[in-house]
Amino acid sequence: MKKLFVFLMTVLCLSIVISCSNKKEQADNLPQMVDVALTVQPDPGKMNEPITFEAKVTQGKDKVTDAEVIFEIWRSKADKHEKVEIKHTENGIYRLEKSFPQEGTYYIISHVTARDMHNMPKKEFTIGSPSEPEDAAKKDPMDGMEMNGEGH
Ligand SMILES: [Cu+2]
Repeated sequence: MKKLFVFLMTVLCLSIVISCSNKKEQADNLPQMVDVALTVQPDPGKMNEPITFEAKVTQGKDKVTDAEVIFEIWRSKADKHEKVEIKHTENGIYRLEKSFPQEGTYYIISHVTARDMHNMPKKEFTIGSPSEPEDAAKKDPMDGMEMNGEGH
């Protein structure tokens, strides 16, 4: 009886060791996440003056220069969302300059597809004085990803 127990323990320990090393190997082989750093400058901006939007796309230490980037921009509560395809500017940066004829609270989502991954950070920004923001409940980025599938 005791022998059987020792035998089972040995098998158990071995299988734990094997499954752990498998997991580690998988983690090493997984491609690194595509990272998107989205900036809006200046924020707040002024009416009819250019605002610079930049998405910096990286994967680990790599600058990603072949990403498909779409900026989705809209004024809070607006039905119409403007979508602009952005060409690579330099060093993994995708840049757009744009001015706005109306004050208020705005949003931008940068939809980035690269290396079989999709990342879409969202940012709020203001032109002049803010208007009523959209529901905070809708802020979850996973929501936008699965639910409305816009632009894909
Ligand atoms: Cu997206």
